[in-house]
Amino acid sequence: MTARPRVWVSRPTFPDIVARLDPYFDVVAEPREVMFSPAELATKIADCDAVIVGLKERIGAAEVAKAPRLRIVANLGVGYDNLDLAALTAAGVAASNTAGALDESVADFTWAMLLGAARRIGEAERWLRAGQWHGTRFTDWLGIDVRGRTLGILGMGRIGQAVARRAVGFGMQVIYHNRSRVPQALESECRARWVDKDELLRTSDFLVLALPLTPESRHAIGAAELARMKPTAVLVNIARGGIVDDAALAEALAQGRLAAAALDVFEGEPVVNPKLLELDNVLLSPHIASASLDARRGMTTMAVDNVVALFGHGPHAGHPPTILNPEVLAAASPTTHP
Ligand code: 8YV
Repeated sequence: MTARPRVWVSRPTFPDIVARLDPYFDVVAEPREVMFSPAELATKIADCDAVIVGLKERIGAAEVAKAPRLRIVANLGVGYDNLDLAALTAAGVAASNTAGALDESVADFTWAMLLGAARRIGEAERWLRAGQWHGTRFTDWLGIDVRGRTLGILGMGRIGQAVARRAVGFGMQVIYHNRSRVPQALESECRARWVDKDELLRTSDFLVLALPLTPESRHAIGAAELARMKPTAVLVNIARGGIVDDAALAEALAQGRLAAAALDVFEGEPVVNPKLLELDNVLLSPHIASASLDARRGMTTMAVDNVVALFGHGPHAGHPPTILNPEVLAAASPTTHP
């Protein structure tokens, strides 16, 4: 009897969705959130045919070299800076993400953070909870309105577009910068105008970061970029820690060179730069932009779909829906496991 292929799921997700692997695979699903050391991770994946992992699992050439049977790494996230895609491709291992499963939820959350920072919701709640509300003056807690102001978006992928679409309802002008312009039909649909990065920085009243973390985008917003922004502007990072130089941001906020920031992601998270924690004009959340029930279930479904399909089963048999390196599939001969 041929052994069934083996799948490792690195973190607890939704058992009813993961159970869809059972007809085809031997599944080992971690019952607890664990931060695996590189050595532990290598051991976990060594005898696997497929793995479903999260952002804290970094997989590159060294890990793949120790997992000769591995055929797919299904990432539970749209961003995949935890994977060395070139190394996986070179080893003939497919990689997938969850593009499409979380865009709308992340866009909703982006607006919650943007408005929360603009209207000082975190700060006001802390003040109320601290028992300081004995009455407010008419001129207390003045925030910034979004209507009529300019929303800038850096990174116009699916999430950037979903953020832009919502701006119409808030009566904002939308400008964006992306390495390449999106098709004109999409620009019209999002009512967004392409500008160069300098204009984006100088004219945005609200700047949303929605770009992937790559070597090129590391510190895309550093001291020099912050200096070009309006002192009345609000920066929103729902993309990745490391895109913003958090130390430079804390300094700009402390010196009043930027009105406020809303941050869901941090350099070195879960550790947060202590200078940011001291500031009142920063709204902070622990990397939860995709944490809605629908989005997280959708992400799990997509990861499972990719694995099942790669092994020739299910409705997408042979055509995993969100493969990042399709050249691997083209090179591989079709296999169907029993
Ligand atoms: C995480 C994310 O995957 O999709 C991404 O790129 O950053 C998130 O959705 C999620 O927080 C689980 O770690």
